Amino acid sequence: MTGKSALITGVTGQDGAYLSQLLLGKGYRVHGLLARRSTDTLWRLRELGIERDVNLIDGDLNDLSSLIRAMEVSRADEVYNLGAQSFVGTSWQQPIVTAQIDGVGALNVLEAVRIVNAKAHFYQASTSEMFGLIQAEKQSETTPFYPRSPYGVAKLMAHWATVNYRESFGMHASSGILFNHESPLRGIEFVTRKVTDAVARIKRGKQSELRLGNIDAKRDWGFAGDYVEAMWLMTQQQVGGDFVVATGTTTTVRRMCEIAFEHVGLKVEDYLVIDPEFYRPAEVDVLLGDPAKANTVLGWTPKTSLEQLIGMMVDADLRRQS
Ligand code: NAP
Ligand code: F7E
Repeated sequence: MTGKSALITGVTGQDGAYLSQLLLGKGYRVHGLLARRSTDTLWRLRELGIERDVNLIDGDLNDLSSLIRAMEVSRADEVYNLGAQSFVGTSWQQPIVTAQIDGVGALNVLEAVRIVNAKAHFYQASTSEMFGLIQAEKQSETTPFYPRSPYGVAKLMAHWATVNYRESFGMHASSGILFNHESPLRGIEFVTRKVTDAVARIKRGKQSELRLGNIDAKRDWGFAGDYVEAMWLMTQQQVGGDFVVATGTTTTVRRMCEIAFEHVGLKVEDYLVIDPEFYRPAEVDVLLGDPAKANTVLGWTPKTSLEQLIGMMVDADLRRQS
């Protein structure tokens, strides 16, 4: 047991919940930044049975004073900046708020760490969206970036701010360039969960069709529970660094849908409707990560296949719809 203290922004999100569970299991005191909302955002922590084990500290990524206070209250040895407006589609409707939360917000966390405890180890939730219009067939830490959404642009700022604080101030700052990762705790707006929720509703007779946009897009999908392990491994290294975290396999949205429908003995073509409403102004056609550095330096490998992942998600949604 470590006896260490961790501060997680975005603690109410998918990754925040799994990372909290992982760190609690390792004996950390886990503090989570809680942005004030009018609705209940603690359902994921509740589903994992850890709602009472995480110390929630009020704060917002756009309020530097609240981040400084969170650093002081938590006395964090490790800081994981997972908070974000993370839905790519929304980033065209709200580009400025996305830039403020995902770009400037990350800079605010870096500043709070630098001011209160520059020795704390920092993790930034970077993303394969930064590769966008891909410049190499398999994307690694050395592949040039070409973001295709306001979300990707904002995240690129945060990525370079992380690199810059490492180089400017000698901070232990890591950027985890994570490819798509999903789970039963995934937000309903993302395509995997939209599909598994629809499959469960269709199976239960509560829905008759599934409307999607570009089903030819390809993604490198993994399980969030596996990916938070890589985040932790980064903060345990001698020095901070940049790491691609991916499975090394890419699959079309169409095939992912087939897997989900087949899991309950249905055929996707009987229910799927293509709806231009879900197309994006600029698409990331294909993502395929090269996790070789994470494999060799961190000793990290993904443990969950796409079939296992989608099966787990469909089963969870069937239980929710029963
Ligand atoms: P998520 O489920 O959308 O969670 C985002 C979290 O950020 C939520 O806890 C949300 O709080 C919080 N948040 C939003 N605005 C905030 C603000 N102004 N101040 C403080 N907190 C704020 O995202 P996720 O899937 O867990 O992803 C975690 C991180 O990894 C994100 O930064 C995402 O961009 C990045 N990422 C995700 C993937 C992926 O495939 N999942 C891949 C690469 C990178 P509320 O619950 O109150 O809204
Ligand atoms: O879309 C296509 C869509 O919204 C995946 C975030 O976690 O991963 C995520 O971003 C693909 C895209 O994820 C629908 O056009 C088709 O090509 O599940 P998504 P994303 O945009 O890849 C990255 C790594 C992040 O960092 C982000 O935070 O699926 N697609 N039809 C659709 N997508 C959605 N959401 N809904 C549809 O109806």
